[in-house]
Formats: sequence, C-alpha cells, structure tokens
Amino acid sequence: TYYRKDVSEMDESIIKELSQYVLTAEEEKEEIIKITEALRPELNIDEAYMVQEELIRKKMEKGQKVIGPKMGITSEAKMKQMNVDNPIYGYVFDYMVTEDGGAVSAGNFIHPKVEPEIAFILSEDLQGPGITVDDVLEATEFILPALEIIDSRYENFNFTLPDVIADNTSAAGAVYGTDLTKPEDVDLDTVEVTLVINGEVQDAGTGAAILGHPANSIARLANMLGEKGRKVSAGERILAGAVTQAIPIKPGDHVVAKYGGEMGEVSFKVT
Ligand code: 0L1
Ligand code: MG
Repeated sequence: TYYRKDVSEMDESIIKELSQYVLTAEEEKEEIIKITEALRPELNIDEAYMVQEELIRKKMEKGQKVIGPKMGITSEAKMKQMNVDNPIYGYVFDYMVTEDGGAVSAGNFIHPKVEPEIAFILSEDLQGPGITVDDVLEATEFILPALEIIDSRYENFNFTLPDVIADNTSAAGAVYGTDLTKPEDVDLDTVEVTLVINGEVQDAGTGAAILGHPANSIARLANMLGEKGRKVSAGERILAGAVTQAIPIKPGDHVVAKYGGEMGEVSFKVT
C-alpha cells in the first residue's frame, strides 16, 4: 500500500510502478504530474533513489548503456530555489548522446533546456567516503566541455527533490566536446563559460558556479555513491554540473558553449 514512512518497507511493486510512470513519460514524450502529487506524497530521498535505480535497471534491460553519471542542482542559486543543501546525481545513457556539432531533434523531448557543463574523465576509480578535491584532481585524466539537455518529465519542470531524483535528474541529452584538457592546464574554478544561442549570449559563468569548484562536485559524487557501496569509474564521462542557468531550446537553434582557458567549445543544432 502507499503512504508508508519506512523506506525498507516500500513495496517492490511501488518502486516498479513509480519507475514505469517516469519511464513511460520519457518514452511517450508526455509530461506527467509529479509523483509527490499524483501517487506518493511522502516519497523521500532514499526511496527516490530506489525508484531511479529501478529506472536505470529497466533501461539497461532494454540494452541501453550508461555513459556516465551526472551531478545536478550544483549551483548556489538552484539549491536555494529548491531549499536543499545537497546536490543530486543521475545517469546519462548512450541513446541521449549527440556528437559535437551534430543535430538534436526537438521532437525527442517534451520541453528541453540546455546548460553548459564541465565534464571529467578519470584514470582511476573513486569511491567515498573521504574523497577530496585533491583526490579528484589527482585521479583526473581529462577535462572536457559539455552541453547537457535537461527535460524534466514533469509538467512545467514542477517537482520536489525526490521527484527529480526519481526522474533521473531530468537527464535527456548530452553533447561532449572533443577538446580534451589536462587538469593541470586549466584553473577549473575561474574558467569562464559562455552560452551562445543563434549568436546571442544567453548567460555566462565560471567553474566556481559548480559547488565552488567542479572537482568538488565529483568528490561529492564519489562520496554519495560510496555510501551505497558504489563508485565513480575510470573512463566514464562525468558531468560535474551546470555553469549557467538552463535555457529553453527550439527547432532552428544553434547552441554553442565557449570555454576560456583554451578548453575549446562544444555545439549542436536543434532540428
Ligand atoms: O542537471 C541538472 O542540474 C538538472 C537537475 C534537475 C533540475 C532541473 O531539471 O531543473
Ligand atoms: Mg546538468
């Protein structure tokens, strides 16, 4: 039955039902009312990650492959807006990825928005607790530009923290740049990133917008996953978080994120 407070008692059938609820919305591109309004008001964060895990399992069962984890709600502004202190994580899958400079079809989404991110590739696995910024930088093989497309499955991006965790943190698309930079060759907290759509600057920020330093976001991820006996793996592309606000995109848009510090740029077109 619904309305159980104890996480360990959340029925397996409810986890399955809630994960199918968000999966169907993604597949049919039909927005849904948030879980905490439509189905389970008391959904908490632990339960929400159980729903996300089941969603990930369902995708893998279909043959879809994880490219890497992503961190969400990593900016001061977003945390304040949602009244939370902790970032969240989800996973980017192969079917979400478009090559740098390629075309993304708006018809694949409900109400997509784009945000420029900083991505990491590690040369060794990291598992918390106790992972620090220095540990992350030491384990980092490359830093790369990335654009993330977020597309909450919920009406008007209207959700609570557990809702968005269950919805795989709105993960919907990713474009990774091809310019790989060594971590010692860029100041990740001061590096400037500008989001340009159709030649017009939409917003700009520095790496510090991501939890003070992008490597701090990866450390938080390794520590959160460590609590579950999981880790961040070498070779995965990891999205650390957004440098600016997310901007809605539509057919005809040409989206470019330009990075300082010789990190290069990354772009895509919307059709
Ligand atoms: O990647 C993100 O920061 C998005 C997390 C989910 C919040 C949203 O959909 O706005
Ligand atoms: Mg993001």
